Amino acid sequence: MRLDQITLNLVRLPLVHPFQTSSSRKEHLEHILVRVATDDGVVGWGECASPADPFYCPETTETCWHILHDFLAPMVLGRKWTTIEELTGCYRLVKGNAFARAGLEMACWDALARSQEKPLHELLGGTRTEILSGVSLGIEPDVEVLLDRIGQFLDEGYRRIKLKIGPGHDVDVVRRVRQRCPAIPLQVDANSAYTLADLATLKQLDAFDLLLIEQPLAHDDIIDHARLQAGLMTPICLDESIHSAADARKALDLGACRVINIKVSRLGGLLEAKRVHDQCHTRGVPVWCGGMHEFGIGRAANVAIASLPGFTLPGDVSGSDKYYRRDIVDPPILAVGGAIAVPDSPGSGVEPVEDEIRAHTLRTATLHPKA
Ligand code: OSB
Ligand code: MG
Repeated sequence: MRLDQITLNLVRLPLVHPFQTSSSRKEHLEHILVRVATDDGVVGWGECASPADPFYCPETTETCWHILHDFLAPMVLGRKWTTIEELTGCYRLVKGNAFARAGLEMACWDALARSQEKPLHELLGGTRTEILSGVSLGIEPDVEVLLDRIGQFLDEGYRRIKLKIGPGHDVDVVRRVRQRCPAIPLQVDANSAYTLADLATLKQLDAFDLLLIEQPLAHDDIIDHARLQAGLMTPICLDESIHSAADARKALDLGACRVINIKVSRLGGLLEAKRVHDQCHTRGVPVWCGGMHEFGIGRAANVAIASLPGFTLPGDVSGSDKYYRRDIVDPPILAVGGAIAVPDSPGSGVEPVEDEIRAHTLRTATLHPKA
């Protein structure tokens, strides 16, 4: 394969419900859709789902655009590759910038699968025909609103609830949710809002039979998480701190977590996501698929990776109707009875609706190999 064109589209979609974490609040999202075309006419699509601000991780939409436009695209255009390992080798000098790398890599997986007329999940080694779907709910200033939303998603069949927490929105909120729903699979995500000084607060969460506590401490820490895990009954799950299979190994060896959130964007693509999965599967460590409110392109890649056998916990990959009134792919990705079917058509299994994409595009750039 040889890429002879890469198009970046900055696309903005409104969220159906605002989303608040311990660090930011969102009413619409701007993601970069990456379209690649090969010299023999195969097209693939990827999505760079970076938040606009550097509050989840250091990247932003604009750093992703810069890295894709000025480094990644020029490094791969016109180069010959046959495997994703060879493709990523073209830009191995690029450090960090995982969301930017993931957007390009995802498009290349899609193109590779389409060129072989195989579904993406098959190339990745997926074994499930459907994935278990949970929901991630933002912080709500009014707990009654949160309780109503939980009820609505449970009625729709979703299999587990994740609550965003942060200082001042933690133990009491979880207690109210547990009182209302004593038996639901429940977990919380702090997005690195606590320190070891909050041990007493975090220990109180042990009373609520949570599946896990996600990323309580700093985004770049695994040492303090090991100390915290030693003092908690509830398993810690790391999100922000894990950027590679090597990070996952170190965190597990140290006892910093007992579960890992596999997020394609944060890991720089599907290849590294698969490596983290394979390692955890071998060690008997449960994993689940995290998300970044992806549009349909990135969501389809999440569905494909979540079909691997080690994804034994329901993930954050919900139907796109939870986020967007009208997504930019066909068919729409929907959860039925708390499960999303893994599509069997070639590539990612969804087709971008180009009119819809164009209608929401703020900026576009097309790159070709240097002459
Ligand atoms: O930490 O998992 C997170 C969204 C934005 C930033 C960080 C996170 C999230 C989510 C959303 O939890 C999960 C989803 O895609 O529904
Ligand atoms: Mg998280």
